[in-house]
Amino acid sequence: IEKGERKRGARAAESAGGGGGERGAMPVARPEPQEPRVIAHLDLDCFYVQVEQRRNPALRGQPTAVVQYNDWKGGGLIAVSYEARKFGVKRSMRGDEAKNVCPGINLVQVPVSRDKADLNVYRNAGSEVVAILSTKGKCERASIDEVYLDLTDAAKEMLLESPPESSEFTFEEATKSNILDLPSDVGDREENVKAWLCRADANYQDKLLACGAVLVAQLRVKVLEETQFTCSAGIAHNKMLAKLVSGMHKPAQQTVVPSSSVQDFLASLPVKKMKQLGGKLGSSLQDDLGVKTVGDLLGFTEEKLQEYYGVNTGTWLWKTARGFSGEEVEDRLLPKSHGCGKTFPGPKALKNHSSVKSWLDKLCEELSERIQSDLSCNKRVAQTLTLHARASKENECNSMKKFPSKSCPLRYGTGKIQEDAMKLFESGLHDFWGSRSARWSITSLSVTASKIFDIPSGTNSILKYIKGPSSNASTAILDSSSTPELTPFVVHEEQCEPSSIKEECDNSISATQCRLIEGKGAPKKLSKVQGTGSILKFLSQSQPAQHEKRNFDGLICSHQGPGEFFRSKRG
Ligand code: DCP
Ligand code: CA
Ligand code: CA
Repeated sequence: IEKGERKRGARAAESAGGGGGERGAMPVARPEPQEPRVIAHLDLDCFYVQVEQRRNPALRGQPTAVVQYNDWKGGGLIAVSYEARKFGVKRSMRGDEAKNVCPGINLVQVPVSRDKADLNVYRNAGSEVVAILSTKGKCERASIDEVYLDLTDAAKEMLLESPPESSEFTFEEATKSNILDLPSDVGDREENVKAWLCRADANYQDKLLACGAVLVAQLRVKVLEETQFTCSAGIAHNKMLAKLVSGMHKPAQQTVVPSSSVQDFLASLPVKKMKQLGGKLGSSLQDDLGVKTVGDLLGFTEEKLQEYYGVNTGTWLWKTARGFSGEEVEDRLLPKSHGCGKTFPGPKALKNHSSVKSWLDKLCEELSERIQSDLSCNKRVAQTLTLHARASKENECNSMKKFPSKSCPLRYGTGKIQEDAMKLFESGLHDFWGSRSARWSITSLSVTASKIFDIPSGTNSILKYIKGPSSNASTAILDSSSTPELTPFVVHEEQCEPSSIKEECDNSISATQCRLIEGKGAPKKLSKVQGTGSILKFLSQSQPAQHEKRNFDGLICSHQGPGEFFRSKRG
């Protein structure tokens, strides 16, 4: 048996981890801090829709969706308001389908520049929120509309100075929290929540968590007052749990995970709902070990899991099953990388060098603008240029071969980036097709600038940082899975995950963003709702409030990691 299991284990690990540097490496456990932490994950509700509703207040409270491109069946929906969701409108629909199920829907076009979606307005709106949230604790911008906060210090301070149990008045929005331990459908719910928040006999962890819930409620009201955006949040002792529950009750609600509820919560959570288990590792758990829920993992010893998936991932799985996660909130308000991409579905696929060149030129132009802006605003330099593409192999539909991602040292200057990107493409095409002169077709292209570092302060010439090596792509092409030879100025090596194709630009910064992040100028407030104790109150004044309890399907579709963010979007 032992021998047989080893074999099976090896196969499981291989099929789960294989794929050569494809998205997401196998997860690894981080050492856990001794002291309890308070971590929040915040995610804006139907984000692009809210941005459009702020630009055009007539859309508030109306069924609304943001669509990308309009030339085929009314364009693809990329964000859907909660009013429209009640009619069954979904992100996977085209505009025409949405109109069928919800004739009154307002469809707003995503802004376009250089023949592709221009997401700057959304990025800047996300930065407004980051600027507010980062005032309370270590803040990590996780995607265009998501943030992690480490509120441990703020919660400890509150516990010492003004714990919920000692104050006469408990912040109203906090009493609307969903606490996993408490039943959510009883009449005196808010009284129960209040009692939970103020429990004098709670243990230290739960007391900190209660303070965290109050702090997050305050922050959410502040975000609403200053930006007009609602968001949902999860509050727990680690990032993993906070993220898992932040979308459980949407919109405009928060969910708290006391330690005592972790086991029951994970017992029924399907493995595939965990970010790191969405792919091959999760499939292997299901198919090879018969593990359906995270709780099912409790049936395996740490050694057994290590035997199957290696020491690191085995330990990670063992800890995950118990709700342990040592992963820290990174101190990062700015994006880890800048990516620009576009998809060319179906008949739009690119079939010759000149069309690839023309699109790569546009993508590189935008990328260059964004890294220049990052340089001047934030004194940050990107070191690596990566090209990702997807190819469809005509007549070889079932071929698993992927267009290889290619990287080289990044040289500043639009012309240089364009030149290098084209060389990276040709190198990838050569590896993909060999010397065969068969016809090829490209269904998506993206360029990414990564390995971004801060120029040390006091540096008087930034030129030496941005010239980079004299070599260009033709002499320095690397597969993105290998570590590029970088400029000699590596200050800190960020773990760059060359995310798979991002179909539009994700993280970026702009001048507005710089001001916001540096606190040099607050965004123009369109209307301020002073002293709102409760978000629901605000919502009910301005629009009919919908409070939807989401099932786990909703949870997973609203919680993709940054790397997967734009995956399903159509160009
Ligand atoms: N987005 C996109 N294409 C996707 C997914 C998302 O363009 N396939 C954009 C539009 C979304 C924004 O990113 O508004 C944030 O994505 P979320 O997954 O967080 O979804 P929403 O914020 O729209 O809705 P929810 O309230 O469920 O979080
Ligand atoms: Ca969101
Ligand atoms: Ca999100």
